[in-house]
Amino acid sequence: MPANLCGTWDIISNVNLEGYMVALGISPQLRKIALKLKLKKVIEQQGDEYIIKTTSTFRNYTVSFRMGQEFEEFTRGLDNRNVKSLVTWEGNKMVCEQIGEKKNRGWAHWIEDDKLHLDLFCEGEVCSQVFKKK
Ligand code: ECB
Repeated sequence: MPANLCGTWDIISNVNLEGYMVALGISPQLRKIALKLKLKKVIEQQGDEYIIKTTSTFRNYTVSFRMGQEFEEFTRGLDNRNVKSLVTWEGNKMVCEQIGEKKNRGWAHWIEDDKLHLDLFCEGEVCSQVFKKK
C-alpha cells in the first residue's frame, strides 16, 4: 500500500466537526455530545481487506472494505444513511467517495510527519482531524 495507515491513533485536533455534522443533519443535542468526544482510530489490514474503527466512550463506528470495490455502507450511529462507498488510493491518500443523498460526501486519510490526517467532507463542509500514534 502507498502509505501504512495501520495502527492505533488518538485524536489531537478536530477542526469544523460542527460544520460537517450540520451538513449531515445531526441534531443539536447529538452534536453537543459528539464535539466533546476524544476519538480514536484503529486501522487494520487483513489480506486485501481494510478495517477502520472509530471509537469513543459514547459510540463506536466500524467500516470494512476492499480497495477499488464499491460497497454498501450504512452509517449506523452517525447520520444513519445508506451510501454507496468506494475507497481508492489517490497518490498517498486513501480516498473514500460516499454516494447518496448528501452531495460531495466522503473522506480522505493520509500520513504527514508521523501523524494520521483525516478530512471528512459533506456538501462543501470539511472537518479536518489529526491523530497521533499511540
Ligand atoms: C464514532 C463515534 C462518533 C459518535 C458521534 C455521534 C453522533 C454524531 C453523528 C455524526 C457525526 C459525524 C462524525 C463523527 C466523527 C467521526 C465518526 C467517523 C468518521 C468517519 O467516517 O471515519 C471514516 C474514516 O476514518 C471511517 O468510517
